[in-house]
Amino acid sequence: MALATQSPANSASYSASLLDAAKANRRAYCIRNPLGLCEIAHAKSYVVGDMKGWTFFVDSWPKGKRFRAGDVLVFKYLPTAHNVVKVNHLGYRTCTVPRGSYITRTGNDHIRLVKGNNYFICNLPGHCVNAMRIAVYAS
Ligand SMILES: [Cu+2]
Repeated sequence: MALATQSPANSASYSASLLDAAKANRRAYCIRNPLGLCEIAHAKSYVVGDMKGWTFFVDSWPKGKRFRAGDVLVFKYLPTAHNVVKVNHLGYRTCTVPRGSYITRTGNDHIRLVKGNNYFICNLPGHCVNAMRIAVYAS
């Protein structure tokens, strides 16, 4: 990204840079620095399970990948067949859904990783126990 070399006052080139970022499958977004000023950061987005998508035995997919806080996981699946539930460690380990968990089921769900451990399961009967769950650490 050449953002740093461009004048922030030049809004045309600024917008172009954001577009370039989008084309490169990266999202540009604003992070408040300690002074409260906006800094543009770049996040990668990952399709969970790659070509197979969000499905059974996807649990090893995060292995060997390095995720950063702000990166986006894209869960692709048939919305009639699965869902995505963001759970805590206990929910991940025991395939249960803690009260108040975030559930999404569009079939094309974009979820931004938070710093630390991020756990996701499918909570349709028998799915999580058949390894339809992932644990992702974001630095
Ligand atoms: Cu499922």
